[in-house]
Amino acid sequence: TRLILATRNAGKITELHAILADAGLTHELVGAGAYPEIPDVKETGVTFAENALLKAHALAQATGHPAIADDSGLCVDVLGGAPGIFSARWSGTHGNDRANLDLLLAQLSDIDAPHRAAHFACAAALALPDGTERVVEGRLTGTLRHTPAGGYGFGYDPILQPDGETRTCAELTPTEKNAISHRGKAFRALVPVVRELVG
Ligand code: ITT
Ligand code: NA
Repeated sequence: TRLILATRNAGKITELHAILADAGLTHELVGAGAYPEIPDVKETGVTFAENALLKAHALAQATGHPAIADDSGLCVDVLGGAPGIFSARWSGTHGNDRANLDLLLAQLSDIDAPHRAAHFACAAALALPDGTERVVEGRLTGTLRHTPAGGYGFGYDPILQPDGETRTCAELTPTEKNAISHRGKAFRALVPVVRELVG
């Protein structure tokens, strides 16, 4: 069965292919980029789960295939959970990872180590063309570095150091990151749901 990955974020697509293959999913995975005629859905939800469901439903409806979507972001304790659902557009330009990261570091420049707790959050949604939906969530907690380190991954990976790690997410290999990440946890939890509802 064809399964649509309702995302245009290249970093997510790479991770999802690895996570879902490792979990034994044998479906044909097709990114939203294969359907350029389908417009991007407005992320009008106020939670990761709402936005993930919006994206999954839009692609399932438009393609007639089951769709899975990810909505994710970085939640900083001292900022009351921001950037949160605004992580991809924190600097004003959607998807400018470097500008988003630089702005966040500037905003936190006076905050010392004990107060730099943060977590990545991911909501993983499955929607079927008939409107059936499921959503599950995963988290990765850690602390924020003052300077970026590492070349793997995407987004805020160079500044989040997971609890119990000495490296940032961008210094973990993709396999190491997927084993502990918010996205890894959420999509591994979604796989049995896909098996149940899609086959
Ligand atoms: P789609 O809506 O097409 O999926 P997007 O990039 O707009 O792509 P989101 O709205 O979910 O997706 O925003 C996710 C942002 O959160 C992303 O741009 C990163 O800045 C950040 N983020 C999410 N997961 C991350 C991870 O594993 N590592 C680093 N940053 C991450
Ligand atoms: Na979002």
